[in-house]
Amino acid sequence: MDKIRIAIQKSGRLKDESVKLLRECGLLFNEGKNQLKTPVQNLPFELLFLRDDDIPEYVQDNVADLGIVGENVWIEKNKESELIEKLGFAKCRLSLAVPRGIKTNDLNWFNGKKVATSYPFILNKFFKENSINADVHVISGSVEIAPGIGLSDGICDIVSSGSTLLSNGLKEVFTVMKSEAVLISNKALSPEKIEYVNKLKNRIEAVSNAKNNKYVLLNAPNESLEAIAEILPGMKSPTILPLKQSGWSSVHSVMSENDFWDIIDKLKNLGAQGILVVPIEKMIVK
Ligand code: PRT
Ligand code: ZN
Repeated sequence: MDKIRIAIQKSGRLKDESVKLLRECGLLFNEGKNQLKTPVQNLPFELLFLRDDDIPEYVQDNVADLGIVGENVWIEKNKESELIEKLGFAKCRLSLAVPRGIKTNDLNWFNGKKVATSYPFILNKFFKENSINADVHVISGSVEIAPGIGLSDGICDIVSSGSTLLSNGLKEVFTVMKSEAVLISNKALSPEKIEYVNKLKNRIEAVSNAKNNKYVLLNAPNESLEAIAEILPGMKSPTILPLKQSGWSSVHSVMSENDFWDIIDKLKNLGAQGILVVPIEKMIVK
């Protein structure tokens, strides 16, 4: 079997997190400066360092087997490939924005207007689906300055904190799509390669489960154990061990990061004490 080639961004917003994720999945590699590719030392993979815009096409054309790219770029390029996994980093949204002075929250405002964007495929589709007849004007960078120099009435661009819009006198009015980094795959991988890709996918899931969950240990009065077990079901069920002090037990379980404060409040109300919350490095559910 040839090595499985994973294309990642050469430099930019996706680079560091992509490298970190692959390392957390146990892939051992060096990355030298200005390298185009690097072998993975302990598994049959090889990394290619490319511009993010080129990754969907290279995955389609089998130059790379896998790629890590922003969902926004993946969809915009409209190339043949498969989504393997959403990766949870480089989160942002592609939004329509207008000069701050314009009072509208109606999409129909865009009828007959000129909108600058680097995402014409996604934007034209969005306008079509919403029966808006706007003039989509393609520019490749610094989209946010277009209304200020009289090039367009509005823009459609990537937003994360919103400070770029703010400092250019613009306000976000509609979200066209949400995006995060995704792992994509060529559509015709050999069964042998698919086996490795599935292994990588399982490892990515273990890393992401670990990030989204915490290990929790606490002491609780025995009369609260049933109620605590219900709010801390863990992976199968919580571990409950008796304390030396009678009437008390120690409870060990796993909880989701999302419900963290909510759960902690409930545990305290049930009389839990000495609550310890510990990060998890890897979490293999099945
Ligand atoms: O050189 P190469 O072509 O590989 O990189 P690039 O310059 O095209 O892309 P890069 O590294 O800037 O972004 C890669 C991917 O990161 C994007 O395709 C998105 O999926 C994702 N991402 C996440 C972002 C942002 N957040 C982001 N904030 N991409 C761009 N921005 C820009 C945006 O264009 C705007 O200019 O940041 C500005 C807005 O940020 P806020 O925080 O001011 O709202
Ligand atoms: Zn790019």
